[in-house]
Formats: sequence, structure tokens, C-alpha cells
Amino acid sequence: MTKTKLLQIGLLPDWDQEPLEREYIVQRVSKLDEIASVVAAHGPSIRGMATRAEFGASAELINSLPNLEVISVYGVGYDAVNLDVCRERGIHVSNTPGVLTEEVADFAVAMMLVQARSMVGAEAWVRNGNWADSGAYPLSRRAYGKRAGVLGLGHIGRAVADRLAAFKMDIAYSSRAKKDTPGDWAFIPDAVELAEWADFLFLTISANSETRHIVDKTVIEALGANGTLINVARASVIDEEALLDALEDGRLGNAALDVFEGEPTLNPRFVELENVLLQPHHGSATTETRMAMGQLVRDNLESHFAGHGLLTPVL
Ligand code: 8YV
Repeated sequence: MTKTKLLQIGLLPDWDQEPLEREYIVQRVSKLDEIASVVAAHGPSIRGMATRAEFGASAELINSLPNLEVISVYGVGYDAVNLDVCRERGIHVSNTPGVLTEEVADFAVAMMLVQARSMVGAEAWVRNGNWADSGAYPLSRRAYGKRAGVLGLGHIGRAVADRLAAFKMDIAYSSRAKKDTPGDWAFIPDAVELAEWADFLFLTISANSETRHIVDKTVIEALGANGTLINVARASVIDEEALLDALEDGRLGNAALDVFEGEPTLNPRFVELENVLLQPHHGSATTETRMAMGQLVRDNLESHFAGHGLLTPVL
């Protein structure tokens, strides 16, 4: 039987690459600027696409593949896939929800603790001999018992909040609608009010045109000089210029960020700051979770091409 041809955008670990190539003819591009030549050579014969969430699939790319049927996204976020064009063209889209929820929640909580307890600076203090030479490291800040605001109580937001509840933190959340939660969690729909209330504000909201820059200057200032902003969602949910300004002049106390505009290249202003924890978009990046994500990408493709529809459809 002739194998189906796939376009793969972004590199995948060998444990995904090998089974993918056993099943399909894979045209792989590691960078977006390599796409044009692959499309020119193979465009009409490509029926499926496997793409990493950060690369997605633009309208231009989708429209250059006239026989594309399915896009399987490696990641839960599908903000980089042009869903309008997929809808028009009847292209099916899947993502990898569920398998990364707990992992990203662990990571978000770890970022809070690392930042509150100044663990990065404290580690350097030990390594560079300051502990022995200068004595104790400056005091850090408490996390347990404080107020945690969760902006976006989807699966990941809920998993974060469940963990924070175990830290005896007060929980409030913002969501489109009130959710079924433990009775003492407060529903504060307005982002500014949530930020005003919170000591730690977690961003776990989906990125789309409605949530773009939902964390703007007003929200950042409401969180304030004693507040910490933790972003495991997408850079687009924050007005990054406003964030940098506020971190630089102390209107915002701290931030812990896993996502950046233009990543993997960062605005150089970030690296000058001592009150921000910078992480390379790796909230889901454990071997266990990445294996499960890769499996789900392949299972979705297999189910589609077997005529059974997608297992975790977005569209
Ligand atoms: C992935 C992500 O790290 O799930 C998402 O939406 O952003 C991450 O889990 C990344 O997109 C994998 O390439």
C-alpha cells in the first residue's frame, strides 16, 4: 500500500520520528523558512500535517496544500493554527489535551516557589562562595497562605488551583462562567479585580483574539509591587512592553515566565532584570509527557486516516 504523505513542522524526538516515518512519507522542516521549498516540491501530495504548537499552521501554508485533510498539533494550544481557513476548507484539527495538564500545573507551581523563595539567586549565592564569605542570603517571601488568582480555569488552571489549595492558599479565579469548584474559591471574572486581590497571578488562559493582551498595564499595576505574575499560557495574553516597564520600575514585583513574544528570541530587556524568572517554554517538557503527546499526535493521524475521525478534535 502506498504510504500517505505528511508535512512535519518542527523536530520531534526519535521515539516519535521513527514510528511516524514507518507509517508515513514524512516531509520534515525544522524551521519555518524551509517550508516554501518543501511545499513547492510536495504541496499537492501532502494529506496530513504534524506541527508543534508554537509553529502551528498559517493561512498561507494551509492554502498551499490543496489536498490537506488533517492537522495534528503537538501541544494543547492551537492559537498558531489558522482555524478559519481550516473551517472553510473542511480540514480537521487535533491537539494534545489532557496528557500535559498535570505536568504544566507542576511547573507553574514550581515557578511560584522558585521565585517566591529566591531559589535562583540563592543557588548562585552558594556556588559563588557568598554564603561562606558574606553569610546568610537575603530573606525571601512566603507563598503558602497567600492569595492565588488563576486567570483561566480550564483543565490546566484547575490543576494549578488544586495544587495551590494544598499550599493553604486562598484561591480566586476568572473564567467565562462560574465553575463547579470547592465552595471557598472566589469567582472574580474581571481581570483587574482578580489581580488587585491576588498576591500571585497565574495565567492559564487560552490564547485567542479575545484574550490578546488581557493582562495589560492596568492589570499589571493592580497586581502591584508586591505581586508576582506567572505565565504558562502564551506571550500574547500579556502586553509585554507594559510588563517590562512595570518590572523595570518596580510597579510589578516579580514575574515567572515560560513564554515570550518572538520566542526563542527574547526582548533583551528581560535578561537585564533580576525580578523575573525566565524559562524556555518547557512547561510540558518531561520525557513522560512528551512521549504521551507524541503518541496522541500519531493516534489522531492514524484514527483520521483509518476513517474513524479524530480522538481529540479541535475542529
Ligand atoms: C509545547 C505548548 O511545549 O501544549 C502547548 O500548547 O505550548 C507546549 O506544551 C510545545 O508547543 C511543544 O512544541
